[in-house]
Amino acid sequence: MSFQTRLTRRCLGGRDLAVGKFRQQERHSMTSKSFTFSHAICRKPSRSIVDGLRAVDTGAPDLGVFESHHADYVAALRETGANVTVLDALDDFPDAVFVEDAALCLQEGAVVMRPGAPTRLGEAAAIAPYLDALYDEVLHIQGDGFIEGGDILTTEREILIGLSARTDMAGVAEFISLVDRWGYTVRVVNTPPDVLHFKTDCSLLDADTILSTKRLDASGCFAGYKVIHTVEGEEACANTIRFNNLVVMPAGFPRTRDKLISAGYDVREVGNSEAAKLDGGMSCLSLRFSPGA
Ligand code: CIR
Repeated sequence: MSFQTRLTRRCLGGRDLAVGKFRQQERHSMTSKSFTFSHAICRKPSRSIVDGLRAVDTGAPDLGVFESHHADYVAALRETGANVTVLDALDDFPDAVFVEDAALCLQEGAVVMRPGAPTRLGEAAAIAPYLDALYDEVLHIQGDGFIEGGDILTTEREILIGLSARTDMAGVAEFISLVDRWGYTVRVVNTPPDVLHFKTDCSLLDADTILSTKRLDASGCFAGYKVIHTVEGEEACANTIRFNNLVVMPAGFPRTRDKLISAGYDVREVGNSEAAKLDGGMSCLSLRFSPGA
């Protein structure tokens, strides 16, 4: 594998967004590490879930229903053969069930994030010991910047990070400086206005294919990938996950589901009504990884 390190400016959607140190890797590898996982970590929803953050208040989530959906989600991940750890609920952090935002797990090591939502900052310290137990190398975002896992899409060829209300350039710059040692290409893009996280609007389906809303794809950030669009009116199902053989997606989006089935994916629907009240989807509910693989 040939590497070339250079300082560059990435041009996205016609605009220059960021300067960083990028390492160019060979493209189109035959691996599947971005969607094949031996492990996942989830966290049970807590009683305090009713106080979870939300852009628009459509009513408090029902804990019992949330727990039932969460159990279905964990069962789907386990069905693929993965080792799934379910951590205890954290009453002090109403959004802690959305465990993805507190860390990014790669094969080589994990990065503990610095969430941009003040009520979520403590979730990072809470997840770190579990990662320490699994990885030799656990790095931490420690500067003044912010970055949340929901803004990071890891594909087979690169790591895409969407700047958002939760993720700023200082957080991204520190993240780039940390993962540089593992040889990742990082590309900085924009999250559409009024969209919580970059991955609210997209998911990885396989090494070359992304599920995306039309509004996000219109930015041009997926040039070079095959893109399947969510069906008009079903944008809320863009946040799915490819986890081993399954595409796990929120229930209630039949036209996009059928599109994915027609494209050959093994789709599993999981109820998401309560997480959706807090702007959560499928990716938020787990950290997915294969430590040291
Ligand atoms: C929040 O606003 O932080 C939570 N209510 C939802 C987080 C969803 N996480 C994600 O999309 N990765």
